[in-house]
Amino acid sequence: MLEHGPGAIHYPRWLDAAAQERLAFEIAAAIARAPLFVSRLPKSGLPMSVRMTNCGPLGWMSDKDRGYRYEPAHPETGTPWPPIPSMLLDAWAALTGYPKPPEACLINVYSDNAKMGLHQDRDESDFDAPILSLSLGADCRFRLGGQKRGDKTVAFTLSGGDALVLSGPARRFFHGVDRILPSILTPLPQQLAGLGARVNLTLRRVT
Ligand SMILES: O=C(O)CCC(=O)C(=O)O
Ligand SMILES: [Mn+2]
Repeated sequence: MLEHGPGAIHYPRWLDAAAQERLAFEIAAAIARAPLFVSRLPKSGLPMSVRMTNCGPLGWMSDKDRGYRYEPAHPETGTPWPPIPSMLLDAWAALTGYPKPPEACLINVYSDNAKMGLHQDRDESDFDAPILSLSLGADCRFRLGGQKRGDKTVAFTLSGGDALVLSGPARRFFHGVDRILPSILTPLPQQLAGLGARVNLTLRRVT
């Protein structure tokens, strides 16, 4: 267990190889029901470099006209998101101890050259609940700052099987993914191979 800042708790290899494969199987099934799509930045309409989908009652998305938000259904199929796999609900209970279950699980798929700029997760009305993130596949260089955009940042590696909890002050910390590290030795589990290099699952309370 590593603490990268107040409330930012990193559990390296929280999932062993067998659990990563079970999770990959569940996520592949979710993607089969809710296909990956590309979100676009508000106003500019520029596409994000990750492809995404969701499971849970609410899913995060963004488009040019209506911006960042949660929706109960897939933007292209109009179908409700598939349920959050029970092993993720168990991980949420074990790692956050939060009394209510997560309402959203964002599935981000990174290709070798995808990244995510420094941002705060602030489209939720519940900031008391922690955020839980789990990673599969390639390592990435993850960057964590403070509650203001200009605050000093630290960078560390997130690997497949790692869990990261952002709670307390860290719930509002800026964060992002600088880059995906070479993935030849750390491929995604077979069930997700071919989709990209790294998959990140972000569980949140929304309402
Ligand atoms: O991929 C990650 O590790 C972070 C994803 C993230 O911060 C987000 O989707 O809001
Ligand atoms: Mn985020």
